[in-house]
Amino acid sequence: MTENDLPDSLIRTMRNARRVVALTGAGISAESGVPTFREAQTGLWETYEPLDLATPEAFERDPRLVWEWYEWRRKLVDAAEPNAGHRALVELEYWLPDFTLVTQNVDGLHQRAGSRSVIELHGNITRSICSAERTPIDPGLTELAPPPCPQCGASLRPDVVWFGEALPAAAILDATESARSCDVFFSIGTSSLVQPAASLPEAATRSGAIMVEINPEKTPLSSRADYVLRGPAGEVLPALVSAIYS
Ligand code: BV8
Repeated sequence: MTENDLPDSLIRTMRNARRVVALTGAGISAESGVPTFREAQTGLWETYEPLDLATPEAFERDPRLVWEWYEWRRKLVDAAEPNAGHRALVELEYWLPDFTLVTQNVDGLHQRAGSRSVIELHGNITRSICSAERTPIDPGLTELAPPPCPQCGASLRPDVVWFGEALPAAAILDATESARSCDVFFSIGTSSLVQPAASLPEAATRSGAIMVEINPEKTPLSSRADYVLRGPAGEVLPALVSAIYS
């Protein structure tokens, strides 16, 4: 998708916008080589369903399996680089008076791209916490899977929100506040299936925001978007930023 494919009315709206929110999902990291959450897992993990592993019950049942799954994903993320889509959002943060980036992703690529304020709804797999005290702990180099907490001996776990767990209260509150008070809300690279994140676009439109979806595929949100930019974030976002600010 090039700048010419972008609706003039959207470019004008963005030039006049003051407060913009972008919600991102696994799709924005796809072009960095990080598999999306629902893409078939590869290799050793192809027989596992992420939804079955990313739960407290799975960790309770088989802590080693779940810890090793996250180790595998951490290595994928460490080897990945932010892409043009991540970098375009850094530019939007630079140019706009009030820009809020809310991510469902746990890969930390927005921060590595240079985004300064990122609301992480689902945590970050590059961080570990004690499963009992929930204090951040660096596991260091260890063969133990999962390593024990040096303070209390309980297992360490990834600092992510599993299915069935509550999101960090401040994160979902700040994200909802921003959605309710923005002029334009972007939903980028998400299947719009996971709650409560998937309710943020509706909170924005109910408060009068223009809602834009960026995704190569149709999602349950598409029919309610004011604009659907049907393409990969790594192409659409740079084209949008260049059309607005060139
Ligand atoms: C909670 C961390 C309650 C772990 C993740 C109804 C209402 C409320 C809740 C529920 C409900 N029904 C069910 C629930 C429970 C559940 C839920 O939503 N389930 C879903 C499956 C229906 N929600 C929860 O459990 C949440 N907690 O509700 O708690 C509570 C309250 C108080 C006290 C106790 C409990 C917790 C949800 C968080 C789960 N953790 N991640 C980990 O990653 O290991 S979510 C996980 O899915 C990832 O974070 C991922 O980001 C997220 C969402 O997926 P997407 O990002 O959308 O990724 P996906 O692969 O699905 O889609 C990718 C998209 O990208 C596609 O559309 C594709 O077309 C597009 N794409 C591909 N390439 C590109 C692209 N787009 C742009 N460019 C490209 N190049």
